[in-house]
Amino acid sequence: MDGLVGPIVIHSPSEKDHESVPYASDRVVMLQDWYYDLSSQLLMQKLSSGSESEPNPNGALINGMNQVDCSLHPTRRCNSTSASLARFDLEPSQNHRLRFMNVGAFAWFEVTADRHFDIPVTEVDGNLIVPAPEDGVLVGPGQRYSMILSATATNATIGDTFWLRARMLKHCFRENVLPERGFTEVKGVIQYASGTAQVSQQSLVLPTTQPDSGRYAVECLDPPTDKYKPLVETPAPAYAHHSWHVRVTMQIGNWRLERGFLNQSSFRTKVESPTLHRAVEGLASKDAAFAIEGVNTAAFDSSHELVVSSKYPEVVDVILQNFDEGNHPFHLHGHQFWVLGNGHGYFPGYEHFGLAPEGKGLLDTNNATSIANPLRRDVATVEGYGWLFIRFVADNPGVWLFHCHVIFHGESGMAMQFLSGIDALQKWTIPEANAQLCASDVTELERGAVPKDEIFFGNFGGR
Ligand SMILES: [Cu+2]
Repeated sequence: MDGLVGPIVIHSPSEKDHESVPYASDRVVMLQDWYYDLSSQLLMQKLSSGSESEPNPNGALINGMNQVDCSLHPTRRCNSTSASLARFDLEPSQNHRLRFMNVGAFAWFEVTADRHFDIPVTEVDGNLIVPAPEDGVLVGPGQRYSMILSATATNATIGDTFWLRARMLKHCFRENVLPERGFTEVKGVIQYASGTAQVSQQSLVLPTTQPDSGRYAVECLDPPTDKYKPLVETPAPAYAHHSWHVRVTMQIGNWRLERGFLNQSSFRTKVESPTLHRAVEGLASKDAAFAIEGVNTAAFDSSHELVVSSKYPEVVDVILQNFDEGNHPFHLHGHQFWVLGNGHGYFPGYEHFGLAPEGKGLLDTNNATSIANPLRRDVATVEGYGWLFIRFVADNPGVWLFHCHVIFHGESGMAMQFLSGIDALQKWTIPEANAQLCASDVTELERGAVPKDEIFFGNFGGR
């Protein structure tokens, strides 16, 4: 949130074999909501007594860049003389892959390029999809999409410039106004240029293009689950070993503290003793408490650590039921999941998907529609008062966080952990160097961690 961020793109050896729309260049476009105050201060504000809304960003960045008019910020130390807009020089005769990544804390972004329509979307969270023409994409916190841009659709030639627009959906903010004359849209410059005719930053003529559509997204939702089809068909397994119903709530408890909950659990890390270390040591020493499958309340205090275990490589269903009015983009570390469904109201039941109760196989073996080739991704949104149904193969031994990717929600406790492959983990040991990291003084370890609830006790922020 404070600016230390960078992309990693992992290329598949078979990438070119699956290139449905060929492209000559590959660009990363990081989208980020931007706060003038530091995250430590914002988090204190969000977690303090009586606070029920997330801090709104002051503005937004593309690849860490934007410009502001410093005269609008007299109370801030502001110097924008060296600031510039993100710029993408594209060869007009070729296609260009833009990888949009929402690396922000809170806001959803709608991304469009002026006068570019029906741009193929080819990738969702690292999974290639059958190219789907769109005028733009909606990118939630943590999510990624690729689009293939080309000049041909606009008849653009060398020297033409267009605005790339990334607009935050402030309809999803609890408070609709941005602080300090904040702005919801950040722009980048698309310029068609050939390799030899690159225009310097100084002589760049800014685009004069207008936004094309009067239609703006106002809801922070994922596309319908059947909208994008994975290019490489991968059916979900028909049989799930585990099926977990998880209630998503925000609860106001003692001292008027609002915290995120998954079932009865509000996540707090033990910085001096990571879950993985405890699990590996417990399993190695044949402590029976750690060998429990499913929700493990014997080895972990589930009021703060909801840990769900499975053996290698079992299939796990998660049904999130959201009792909060806000939309929450949930991210699972270490896995891709199949998105089997989502919607408003209550989860309609396994039968709705042609699946046996608890996900134990198909109701009719001749009808596998729901699991034939669902979208795979690793961040999916459960809408306000709605549900999300995902399935994954827990074939990656370790401890994996599953959390709302809105930073303020994750840090307020909206997180749980999957302890996968407990049989495989029995043979592990924690490398000494890793263990040593936790041997530091606990006050040192807690620096930079989420503030403890106790510091707010008796403190009502003057109200
Ligand atoms: Cu959330």
